[in-house]
Amino acid sequence: MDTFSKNFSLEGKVALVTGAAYGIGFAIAEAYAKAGAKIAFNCRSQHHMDQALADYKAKGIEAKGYICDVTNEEEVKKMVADIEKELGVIDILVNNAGIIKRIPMTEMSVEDFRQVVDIDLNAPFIVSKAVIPGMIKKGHGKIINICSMMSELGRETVSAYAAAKGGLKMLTRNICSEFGEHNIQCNGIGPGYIATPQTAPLRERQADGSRHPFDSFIISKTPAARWGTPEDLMGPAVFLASDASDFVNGHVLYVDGGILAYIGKQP
Ligand code: NAP
Ligand code: GCO
Repeated sequence: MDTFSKNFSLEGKVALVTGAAYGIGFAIAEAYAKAGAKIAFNCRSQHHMDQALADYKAKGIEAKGYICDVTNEEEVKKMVADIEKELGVIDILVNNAGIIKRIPMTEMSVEDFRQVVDIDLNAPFIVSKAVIPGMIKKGHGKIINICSMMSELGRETVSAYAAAKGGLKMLTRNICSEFGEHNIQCNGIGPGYIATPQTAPLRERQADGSRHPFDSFIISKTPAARWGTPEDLMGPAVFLASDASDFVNGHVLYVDGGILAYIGKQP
């Protein structure tokens, strides 16, 4: 392989993608496998694990699955130790696992708010903390945090999610600041509105067969005039995991069909 192609290859690298049983994480793991990486992923239930392993196999990908809740530090430490034993020290970590709760702020319980922040912000801290020492010893590492439009924008009903994803953008910059000298690059990907189970309720057809009002709203707010797909994130995710991005650090790459550039159509 020539040096240019090698820069974009993930041949022989070990990648952990959290919450990659389906959705965006699954597509990123598939892209990494196609680029030559060995894949580890986790999810919380045996049911999702069985389905995911069958889905990876159907794509010809030999992925190693671990049942692990990313908010539980002991479970995360064990998973990282197991991956190191079974696949090798992790070169690439994608903090993808995440949830959203769409509840008006004054009606949201503190427990719900805390759960969103725990999974979407505290867990990337926990998993990164477990992986970084191996990266330092290995002399390099890539951490990619899956941020959001809500790392930049707010909207009614997503206060906890926006607080967590805004925090994740700053955790990204801080990991870059603290570990850049160890040849660790930490960047974010900020997906726009992507068609996955997480956004399915926003795309449900109405009783009369028409589009959900939020679905039409997103299409009108997106210069590309469509929802994104998990596949739209494959190229950016491979770039940020490859040697081609070795001097890109602390950046959030928005993959949003242009939403953040656009003020919206005039009435
Ligand atoms: P999704 O379809 O709901 O998938 C989320 C994944 O996270 C699932 O595999 C889920 O697995 C896992 N997960 C959740 N909590 C977990 C925990 N505590 N421990 C381990 N795994 C956990 O969501 P998605 O749309 O693919 O989103 C993936 C990431 O992108 C999330 O961080 C999301 O916030 C972000 N994002 C999504 C969009 C979008 O438009 N879809 C846009 C911007 C950012 P189990 O439930 O099986 O454990
Ligand atoms: C919402 C959405 C979003 C997206 C995504 C946008 O309710 O507004 O679910 O927050 O999932 O994170 O980038």
